[in-house]
Amino acid sequence: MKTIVMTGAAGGVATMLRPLLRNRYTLVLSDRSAEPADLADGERWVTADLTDRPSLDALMTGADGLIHLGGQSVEADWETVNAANIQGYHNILDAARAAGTGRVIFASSNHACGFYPRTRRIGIDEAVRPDGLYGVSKAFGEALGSLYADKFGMRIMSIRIGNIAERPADHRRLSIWMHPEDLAALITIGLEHPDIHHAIVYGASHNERAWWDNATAAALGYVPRHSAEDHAAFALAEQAKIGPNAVGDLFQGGTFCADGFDGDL
Ligand code: 15L
Repeated sequence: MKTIVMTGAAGGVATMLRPLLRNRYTLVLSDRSAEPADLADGERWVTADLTDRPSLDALMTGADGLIHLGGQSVEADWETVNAANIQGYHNILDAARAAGTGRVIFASSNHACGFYPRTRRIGIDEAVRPDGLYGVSKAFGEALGSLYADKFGMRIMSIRIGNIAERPADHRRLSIWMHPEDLAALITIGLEHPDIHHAIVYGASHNERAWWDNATAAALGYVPRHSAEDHAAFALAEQAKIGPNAVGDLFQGGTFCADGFDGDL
């Protein structure tokens, strides 16, 4: 079995992924926090901080692959985003390179392109259009992955994740939602497909209201099994409780775009 490091292992996405991946890989789980009580067979824990390079070198020793979910997962001040996502991703990716880890999955985000209007359907060839410093850090991560694939021959998949949950939580999520099982399937492709160099793909289930052309993922064999539309009644009922957002409702990134907005509509 291949040994795969998963950072951000104390977080919500990792918690949903662990049971879906631990029968296929030996998982080395890592976060800043202490070892949790619920480790299963085939899981090991290493406490490490993305700002502490020596702890990352120790973490990556012997790893065949890295699933990088760690770092800052929503908008924050520059110091936080810079430490966790700019320096942090460089630290862990370079530790992976130094350890000879050939495969990397980078959890990018839809917020790298959040300022595209909802009326646009985008693929992966359009310029990034971040909706905050967090989105900028995800665009940086995609660029860093491209560099490490080109310069060092690493095989990297950057997944522009929409929203991982058991069901879409509101109207916007009907367009960007991804079931955890579909994410696990896409990650498996990223860790195993022979022809990956640096692939940017969208992390989304089969969503009839999608704003994204996910042809790159499809070409790699990704076939989503879950459909947001099956949960439309729930999502729209939740949306009715939230109400409209004059700025957020125009853009793919939603409230991330509305946060501090002082631009032109
Ligand atoms: C993200 O990138 C965040 O990590 C997640 O918490 C959600 O906010 C998600 O985007 C989203 O856009 O719904």
